[in-house]
Amino acid sequence: MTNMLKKRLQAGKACVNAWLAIPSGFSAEVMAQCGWDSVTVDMQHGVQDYQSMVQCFQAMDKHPITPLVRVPWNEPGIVGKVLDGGAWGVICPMVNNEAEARALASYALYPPKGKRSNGPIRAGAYGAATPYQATANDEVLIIPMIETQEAIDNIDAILDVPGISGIYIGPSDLGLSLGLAPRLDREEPQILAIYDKLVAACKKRNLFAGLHNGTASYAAKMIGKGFQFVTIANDSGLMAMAARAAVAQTRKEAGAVAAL
Ligand code: 3PY
Ligand code: MG
Repeated sequence: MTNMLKKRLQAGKACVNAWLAIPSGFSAEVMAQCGWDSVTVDMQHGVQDYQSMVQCFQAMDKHPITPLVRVPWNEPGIVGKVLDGGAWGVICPMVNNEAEARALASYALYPPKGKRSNGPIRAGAYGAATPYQATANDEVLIIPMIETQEAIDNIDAILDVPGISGIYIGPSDLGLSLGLAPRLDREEPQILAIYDKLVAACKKRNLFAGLHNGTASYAAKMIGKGFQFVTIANDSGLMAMAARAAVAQTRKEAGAVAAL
């Protein structure tokens, strides 16, 4: 099995990632047809549990999309279990120092590199020519979230941990950590300078930097700044945005003929 997202990232390409908060195989199937490089099931803040994660993955299986999970926290049980369920990468919140990055890598890698327990119940597809366990350590993406001042201060030590594939910035928690409002698509010079520093630290090591964005145009701008992995909003946010725009347009255009 080859992790297509990892291949594209290693080739220096920019990848566009979807974010699934809705616990539904059908909405995952719809999203999977939209041209994303990868799709992340959000088990931290999304309305997702393990069962809905599996349903989302099953719905996406026939599409050329890499399945990822954001786990709720840096804990061995859930990291191993989402990989067993078929995730090809783990995005982990609030990784703030070298020890936490080492712990994350150890949960996601089989011995001798780590201490992941054997049992890829869904990930180890029946009849595959190469056993899943033989290639998993080379294919799985391990992505700590950088979203606090502490993590920024420790970025070099975090990135130097063997097994770390890249980083994913959470702009709203980063804002909270710096005494600012929690939001995406930030324009504060202080934050943009942090982004530049993090992108440069990744590039120096041939690792990728990822960012959660609220809009397509901000995501495109951030690709221009060197981010290689950009998420745009999430499924429920995109649905609400399109629905609101449709209602507003209808009211506006019909306004001349009827009081809606
Ligand atoms: C944040 O903005 O804090 C996030 O975690 C986005 O995914
Ligand atoms: Mg966050």
